Amino acid sequence: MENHGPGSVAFYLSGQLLTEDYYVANKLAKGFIGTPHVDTNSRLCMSSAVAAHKRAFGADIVPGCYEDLELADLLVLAGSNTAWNHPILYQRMQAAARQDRRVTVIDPRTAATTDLADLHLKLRPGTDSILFNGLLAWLADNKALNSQYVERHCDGLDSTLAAAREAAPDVASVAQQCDLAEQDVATFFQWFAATPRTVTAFSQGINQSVAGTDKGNAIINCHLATGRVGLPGASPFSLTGQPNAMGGREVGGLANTLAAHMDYESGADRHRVRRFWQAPNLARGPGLKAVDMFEAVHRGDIKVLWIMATNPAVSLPETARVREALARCPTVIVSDCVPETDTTAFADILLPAAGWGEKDGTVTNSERCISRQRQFLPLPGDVRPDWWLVSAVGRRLGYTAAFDYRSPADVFREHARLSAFENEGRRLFNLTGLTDLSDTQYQDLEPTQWPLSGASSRPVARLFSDGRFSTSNGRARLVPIRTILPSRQADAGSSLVVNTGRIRDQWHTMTRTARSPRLLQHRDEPFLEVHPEDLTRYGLVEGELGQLIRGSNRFVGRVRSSTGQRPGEVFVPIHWNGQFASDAIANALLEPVTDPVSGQPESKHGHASPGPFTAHWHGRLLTIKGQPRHWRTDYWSQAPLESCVSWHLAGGKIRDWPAQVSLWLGGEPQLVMADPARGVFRAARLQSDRLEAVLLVDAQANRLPDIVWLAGCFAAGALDENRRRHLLAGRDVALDDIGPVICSCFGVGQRQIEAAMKAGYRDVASLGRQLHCGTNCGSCVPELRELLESDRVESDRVEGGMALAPE
Ligand SMILES: Nc1nc2c(c(=O)[nH]1)N[C@H]1C(S)=C(S)[C@@H](COP(=O)(O)OP(=O)(O)OC[C@H]3O[C@@H](n4cnc5c(=O)[nH]c(N)nc54)[C@H](O)[C@@H]3O)O[C@H]1N2
Ligand SMILES: Nc1nc2c(c(=O)[nH]1)N[C@H]1C(S)=C(S)[C@@H](COP(=O)(O)OP(=O)(O)OC[C@H]3O[C@@H](n4cnc5c(=O)[nH]c(N)nc54)[C@H](O)[C@@H]3O)O[C@H]1N2
Ligand SMILES: [Mo]
Repeated sequence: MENHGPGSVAFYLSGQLLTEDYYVANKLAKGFIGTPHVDTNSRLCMSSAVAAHKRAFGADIVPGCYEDLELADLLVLAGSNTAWNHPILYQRMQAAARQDRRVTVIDPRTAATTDLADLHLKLRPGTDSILFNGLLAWLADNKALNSQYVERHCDGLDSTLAAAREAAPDVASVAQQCDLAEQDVATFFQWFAATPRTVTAFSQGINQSVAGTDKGNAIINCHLATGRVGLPGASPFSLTGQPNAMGGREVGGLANTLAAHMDYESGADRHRVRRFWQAPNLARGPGLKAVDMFEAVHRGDIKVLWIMATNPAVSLPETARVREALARCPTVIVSDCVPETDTTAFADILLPAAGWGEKDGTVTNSERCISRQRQFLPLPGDVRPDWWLVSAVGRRLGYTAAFDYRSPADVFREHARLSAFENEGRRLFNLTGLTDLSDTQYQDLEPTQWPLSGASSRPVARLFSDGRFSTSNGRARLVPIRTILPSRQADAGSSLVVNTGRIRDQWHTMTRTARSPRLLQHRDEPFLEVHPEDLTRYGLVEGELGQLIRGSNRFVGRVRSSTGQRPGEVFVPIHWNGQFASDAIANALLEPVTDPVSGQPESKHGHASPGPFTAHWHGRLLTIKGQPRHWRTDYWSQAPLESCVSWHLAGGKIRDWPAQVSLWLGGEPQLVMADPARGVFRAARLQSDRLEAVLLVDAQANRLPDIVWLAGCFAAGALDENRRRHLLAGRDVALDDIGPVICSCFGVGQRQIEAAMKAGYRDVASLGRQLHCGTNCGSCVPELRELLESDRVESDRVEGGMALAPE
């Protein structure tokens, strides 16, 4: 700081910090060190929604509450795979199904959530603003706007409508631009017009785009123009992602905000925050947003970077450049609860942070509800909560009084007081009612919705219901939307559009969820999902390995074929990192293109050239824990199981197989079987009758057996004669194999489900009663339905076939 100024220090925070952690970090950086360069992974997540809210409402407010998802007669899910990513909300949506409730899903691919859809608009990626512009124009043409509401409460209708008409004049134009059937577009428009209780819930398919803010405003425009904001069952609804994405927005964790919903742009706000914190060094204006921040690190402008609770080496676009930036940065500080991540590998100073169950504080959800997170595990070793680590550094820097917190309750009270400070109703984010909580009251705090503008005020479920907004004139703003399409289109025939997203049982960069064998049962290997037409076009084979190439970047994964994909597009999961697979980081395929308003990366739209991954041999290796992690094979991915670690391997010619095998197995194998003509090789190593390692190699990947039975041999202890005999076959045909696990909660496999279906359990509820599958978290229910459906199609086919048989 002395040599290079406060701007040479940057903080990169996370929506997975608790509000108290976040508040203290933001205060130290912006108020005391005096650097504006504080940004957060929420930049990659919610910043387009934040910017859209501010443009429309004058403040970052989600007007509705969760109950609205149930009350809505038309539920529009835009770019949101709620079945997998918000499973609790999804179950509420499901339970609220009724005769007259309709659901429209807007997503370029068929995801688990489509299960709930009465209408699926499988649009060309990135064209959402055209669809909503078209809707606005159509509503106006069909006299379906709420003119009275617009007149009283909104500005900007004329210019917005003109822009909408220019971009998407009629149904035919929308259908053509979005690559949808005219009938489907018309149906959606008619439903929207006819349904006062409409909620449009949106998440990353909208936000993570070069036009993310515009997409958000295009949605909000339609809600404002019909007067459907902040009313029961009628609102635009941005679904947040991380547990405390909202808390981060409240403390001002984003580089362009200050604290407690105050902004740099206002001199009065800056003055107020400075006085409240008694800040010696308040940052003067907005700092660098995530992508630009890492660019500044790369340039050498930032000399100290403190990363907390996020894994940018995996989650930011163009990961190779991010890693280069981290390698160049003189001082990288990383606070994490997991020692080995792709980002901690670059740490000069690694701080052991408390993880979820070890820490105490608060989080806020999408409907502005603050809940306590209570510590239920002791702090191991030198581990400390993030707020403590930051405060300790603050005190050592000499800011003793400002960081003299004894507990998260101390921090929370101060945060609440700042929200109340000289507020006088100007800022909706107001926790006046919580400023004087005693330690015990804080400890026992029940989930509480803000605003709480007085000590005894009642929580408010919905905001802006009276049509008064947080803008300077109290009126909402409709925003004219020009069409901005994704930055790069795929080249027909040689590259695919890369869509990235989440899978059911993994969390982000899987630093924690990949440690749970149960969670890896659902998908144990990185994959790429394409339409069957593209299999043929690019020489890919389902179940074999495929690769995606962009320049010197590569993604290798198992090929899955799905008619749910649009031809020309590929879906890859965001989860795998360098610890768990050789080349499976989705962000390696993405360029750092950002939304000009929000700075959010276009994470849903890369491009890459597909092709088969050619290997001489494919292998499965199972070893007891504690084996070295990295195998120098062209392809590897690992998945920890209950009593061993399982590896998928593939590679080119190996000169000295015996040496290689001994290395992998941790010594010479006792059991060996080789059939060189077919490229088959199998070996096992035992230690006093217990299995230590097994290797199965085959020239063809699809000839390798499933490893469920083999994994059981590691758990079995000393192997009996029968197991020994079947070891190199990798399975015991006499035993039941449950197949791929569908329900992770109860460990129910596909074959068990199929057997139950044959025995007459023909719906989700009865399967649940019989096998328990789908009865806990419920996120496998769409897959259960899919199995039931394919069984139905199959039996129709068989019956049809029988009728033809005599010919
Ligand atoms: N299991 C699990 N749950 C999670 C998470 C997790 O890692 N794992 N992460 C949490 C976090 S932080 C977040 S932000 C949320 C994210 O929750 P979601 O937003 O539901 O997550 P994604 O799977 O990233 O993307 C949603 C959908 O957007 C679609 N999409 C892609 N491009 C477009 C487009 O141009 N238009 C439209 N309309 N749709 C498009 C994708 O096909 C995908 O199905 O999930 C949260 N919940
Ligand atoms: N291509 C593509 N990229 C994306 C997305 C996408 O859909 N596609 N989604 C984006 C979105 S929405 C998000 S939210 C980001 C998520 O991206 P990241 O934030 O990078 O992902 P996580 O794996 O959740 O990283 C959290 C890290 O914090 C650690 N951690 C957990 N709890 C604590 C704690 O209490 N304290 C500390 N100090 N550390 C902790 C974890 O071990 C982990 O290393 O990814 C973004 N990147
Ligand atoms: Mo997120």
